[in-house]
Amino acid sequence: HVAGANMPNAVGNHDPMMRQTVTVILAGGRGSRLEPLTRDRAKPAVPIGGAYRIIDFVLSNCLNSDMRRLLLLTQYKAQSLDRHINVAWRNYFCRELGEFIDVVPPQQRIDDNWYQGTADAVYQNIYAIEREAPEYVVILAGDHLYKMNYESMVNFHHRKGADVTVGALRVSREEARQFGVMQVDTDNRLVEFQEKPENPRPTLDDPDVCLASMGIYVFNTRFLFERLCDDATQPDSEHDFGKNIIPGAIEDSQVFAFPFTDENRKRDAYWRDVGTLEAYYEANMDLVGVDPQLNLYDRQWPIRSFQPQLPPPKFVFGSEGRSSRRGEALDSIVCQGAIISGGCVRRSIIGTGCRINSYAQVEDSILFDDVNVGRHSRIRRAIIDKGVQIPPETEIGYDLALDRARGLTVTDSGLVVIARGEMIASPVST
Ligand code: ADQ
Ligand code: ADP
Repeated sequence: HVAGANMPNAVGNHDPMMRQTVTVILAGGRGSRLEPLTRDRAKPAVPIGGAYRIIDFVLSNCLNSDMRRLLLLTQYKAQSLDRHINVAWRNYFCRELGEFIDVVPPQQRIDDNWYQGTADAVYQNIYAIEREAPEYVVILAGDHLYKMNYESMVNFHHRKGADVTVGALRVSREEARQFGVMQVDTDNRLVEFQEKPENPRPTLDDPDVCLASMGIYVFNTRFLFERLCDDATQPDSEHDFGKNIIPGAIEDSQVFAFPFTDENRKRDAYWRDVGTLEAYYEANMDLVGVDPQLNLYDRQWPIRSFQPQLPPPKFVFGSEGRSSRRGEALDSIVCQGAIISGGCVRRSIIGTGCRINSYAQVEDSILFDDVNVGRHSRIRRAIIDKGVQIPPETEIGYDLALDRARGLTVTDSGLVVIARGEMIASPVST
């Protein structure tokens, strides 16, 4: 039985701490509040910052933390994610050296049940973990944006002699309702854990602040296996880390909270679960800003992804030559293969292979790959998915009633989202 398995460390006890880990990344989130961007793809595969997918941040953290045995558990609409892992990430891992990134769809499960909760998803893959015989299992979520050196957390876990360590972050009491909320003693030992409480209990030192779980965990492997096997036999359990495993562990085991702080200590650590279209939009706009909280240009902490071999972005006068409008972009991110030809871009993200044609104006918007904006069109506060064609003289984001009538998604704050494959009728009769 796995729980009782003898577990020498496969890669040798003299290896550095991070080599003794197997990492499980939960990438099964449906991301229904990000519809229509998640209509055809899982949330971790949603593009962000022009050249990246959401999952790239967690995978970059893993690589930068020297974690090289990764299991990625998928569930819904995993094809886009799977392709992205293949083109962007596969090459960083050398099987010969015992390194891997394995994408595990639910068909690989050990019984016929569809994954129930997060704990069940890990339980279903217990043999794949056991085969590696790691000292520690690190469990992460594939849809969070942050930079974190997990080595600090694993070291903390080891130093404290913990059975399980939960990543923790200070949030406002208002926000805390959507998280697991913890109470700790002076040694950071958990004394209480409530999953998404109606009335979150604040920290002792600040009545407006709560200690929230980031939904990331370091487990001693043996302890994890025992708890998962036990949980699997409980008919009343929802088989979820936040609802069942962590609260249960507090009763009789060593559970600690690892406080996540910015390594440079210059400001509060940046961490986002981009759950809604608004939060997603703000996270992108933060990247466009002059001094983003999440810096993509930090050579000490590279964020990797797949960049297609395309020519560099190009900015040219419109088709009437020097007498026409200049093609320009300011306060913006412009990706490979894009051509800004006589159009004007402000505070926006322009994805790979986009075309912004003469007299067009794009402001405060996010364009995914291969979007074409026709001449004289104006776009404001919009998110436009891959390959959408905006005909000439079209306005998006100016008359929200019209945008709704076109069948586009318009959020409460007035963001307009154009999904992949959506057609915008041309206002110009030809
Ligand atoms: P939630 O984010 O609400 O709370 P959940 O919906 O269970 O937790 O998702 C956790 C992660 O697992 C997400 O990345 C999701 O995509 C993924 N996931 C969910 N079910 C999965 C499955 N069956 N297979 C694969 N992946 C799956 C959790 C904790 C809280 C904590 C927040 C922080 O329960 O305590 O505060 O995360 O975001
Ligand atoms: P999405 O709609 O989310 O972009 P795709 O499956 O089209 O979904 O793309 C997912 C990933 O696969 C991206 O990293 C993309 O660059 C890559 N990709 C897309 N098409 C191909 C292809 N024909 N061959 C190789 N990689 C591709």
